[in-house]
Amino acid sequence: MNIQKGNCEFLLGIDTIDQLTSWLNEHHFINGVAFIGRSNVGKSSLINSLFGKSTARVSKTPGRTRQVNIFRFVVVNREAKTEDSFYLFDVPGYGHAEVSKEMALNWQNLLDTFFQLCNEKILLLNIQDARHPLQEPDIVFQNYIKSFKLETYVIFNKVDKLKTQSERSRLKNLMPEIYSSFKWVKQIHFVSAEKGDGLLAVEQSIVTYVMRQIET
Ligand SMILES: Nc1nc2c(ncn2[C@@H]2O[C@H](COP(=O)(O)OP(=O)(O)OP(=O)(O)O)[C@@H](O)[C@H]2O)c(=O)[nH]1
Ligand SMILES: [Mg+2]
Repeated sequence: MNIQKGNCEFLLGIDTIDQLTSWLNEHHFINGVAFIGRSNVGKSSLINSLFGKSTARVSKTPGRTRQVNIFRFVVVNREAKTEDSFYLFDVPGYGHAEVSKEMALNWQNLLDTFFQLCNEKILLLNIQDARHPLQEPDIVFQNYIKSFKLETYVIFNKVDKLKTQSERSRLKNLMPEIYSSFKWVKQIHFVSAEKGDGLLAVEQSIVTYVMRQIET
């Protein structure tokens, strides 16, 4: 089973609490995956690499994804000849220092609404920068999502930027600490959205998760 590349359809971008509340209330069985992480860690790049080129917008200016962007993607099972569709959410980055208080508050409210109203069928992918793991905002975010009881995986992106063996092993050595401090984290992946490393494993994890939800 695979994600059908290039068949990921943009549905809408939401930037108000009211709109997000009504969308989530209108859609009762939201089965899908949400990407969230600090600004500039490569969420949009990762989405594009997994779901097909130019699904999400990539930018050099941090904080460009200001809305909850909602997409629909398709998982194909070639043997059973079935196709199922699921939701993909590109959620605005957290821990952004350069925005006004008002904007930061709006983001926080959007996140609160999103996590309170999306049901437990959403897989949460917390994207972090492999060069700067477990930054303060990442830790704050991990503790924040604890109460929402979502299946959570941590994805370290930009591993291509780790040039030495010691940098790579320092990152890998954090795994036990992550699993013990954040018990809701069930998987940890090391990827490069740019070079493709580790993406197959992430794709299979997403597929396994969403397919399991329709079976239960
Ligand atoms: N070297 C390297 N650069 C990457 C990788 N993934 C993303 N980038 C770069 O990182 C920058 C930010 O990427 P985005 O995908 O826009 O990041 P984002 O997390 O969506 O950012 P916001 O929408 O602002 O929160 C871009 O310049 C990308 O080209 C990667 O795996 N390796
Ligand atoms: Mg983005």
